[in-house]
This record gives sequence, C-alpha cells and structure tokens, in this order.
Amino acid sequence: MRNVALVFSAVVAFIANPQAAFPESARVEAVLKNPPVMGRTGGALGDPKAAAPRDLLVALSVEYRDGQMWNPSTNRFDRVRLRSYVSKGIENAKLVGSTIVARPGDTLRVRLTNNLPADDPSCQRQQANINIPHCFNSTNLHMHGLWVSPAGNSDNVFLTFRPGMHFEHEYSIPEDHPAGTFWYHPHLHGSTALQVSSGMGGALILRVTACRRRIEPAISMFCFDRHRLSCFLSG
Ligand SMILES: [Cu+2]
Repeated sequence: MRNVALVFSAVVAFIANPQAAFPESARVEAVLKNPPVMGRTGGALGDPKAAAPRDLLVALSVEYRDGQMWNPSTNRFDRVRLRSYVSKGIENAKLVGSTIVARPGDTLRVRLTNNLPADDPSCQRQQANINIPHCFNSTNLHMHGLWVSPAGNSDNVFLTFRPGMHFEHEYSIPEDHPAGTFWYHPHLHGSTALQVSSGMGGALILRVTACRRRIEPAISMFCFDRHRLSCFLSG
C-alpha cells in the first residue's frame, strides 16, 4: 500500500459542502499517516528467503483513545473518545489500527486484549432483544476476506471477549492463498457496527513472492482467476 494520506474528515467536508473552506492548519493536523506495520515488517518482495513460511505474533489491545476530528459544519475540531486498536508504535492511536503484513503459508497469531472498562451500562445480564445494539465494551476479531478456518481459535466470530479478557488467535494461512489487501475488524453481534464506526479496523496485506502457476485440479475457474488476479496485482 502506498503512502496514501487519507483525510477522512476532509473528504467528508468536501462531500458535505464542496465550498467549505478547509484551513491549512486543520488540513495539516487532519492528514493521517499510514499506520505502523506489524508482522512481516521487512524483506523485498522478490527475496526467496523472505518467502519461507513464518510464525508471526502481533498484539492488539482494545482501549479508549481520545482524539479529534474536523467538523466542517462548525469549522473546528470536535473532541472524540473512540474505541481503538492500540499496538506497538501506535500508542497514540489515530482512528485506525496498525497494518498487518503476512504471506501465504504463514501462521499468524494475533493476541487480542480487551482493555475497555468493565463498567458497561449497555451490557445487561439478560438481553431482551439480541438484535438491539448492546455490550459495546465486549469484542472479538474477524479477518475479513481470509480463507482460513472459521472455528476454534482461528477466525471464530462466535467468541466473545468481555473487558479484561485476552485471547491468542491462530490463523494458518494456506500456501496457495491469493495475495491481496484484506482487513480485520470486530464481529461481535450487538457491538460490531459501533466499534467499526469508532475506527476499530486495520488493513491486512498478504504478499506473494512470485506468481504461482500451479493449478490444483479441484480449483474452479473462479479460483484460478482469483489467483491470476492476485498475481497480477502483486506483480
Ligand atoms: Cu468483515
């Protein structure tokens, strides 16, 4: 992913009111740098040694973080308190979590710690209607787009982590997994939308060293096309 400096609030401002002035001082403050990278942090794409499968361990802590967002309707920053993914190098989280980089064949372990306050009025012992948003300080983790196990300690969205709990996920990424840009986010019924809109999400990039020409007999044309596409995209 290139150093694309995204200005979420600026984009919103432009869409909401293309005529709205966006002061230079605000623009400089609002520009986001790319989040830090975890997992495969080095190694050239073409380096065969870099392609050997590895065990990767990364840690995500879910915490409240104070920040500010540009409000185009008032022409000033609003202070916000967000539920955020905090990790090494991103202690002062700005809206989104760190980027995780891995390769097909890697075993990716993600240690998730829920450091949100236990005092959660939205979480009642008996939830009358589970389809009403609730338990905003409880969470879990989903690797959006990965072809990995959806059970056990892998990409299991039926797990629930209350405040104070921690868990180590393990994702065995198949060797023939297409390269691509995916993302991770919470997926707990009741709190997903609130947490994702609060910025709990991060990019997950799978890199390949070279285009694989191997085609499994059982793989459909759809899969084959996805492989070709991923090879094409990753160069
Ligand atoms: Cu998803």
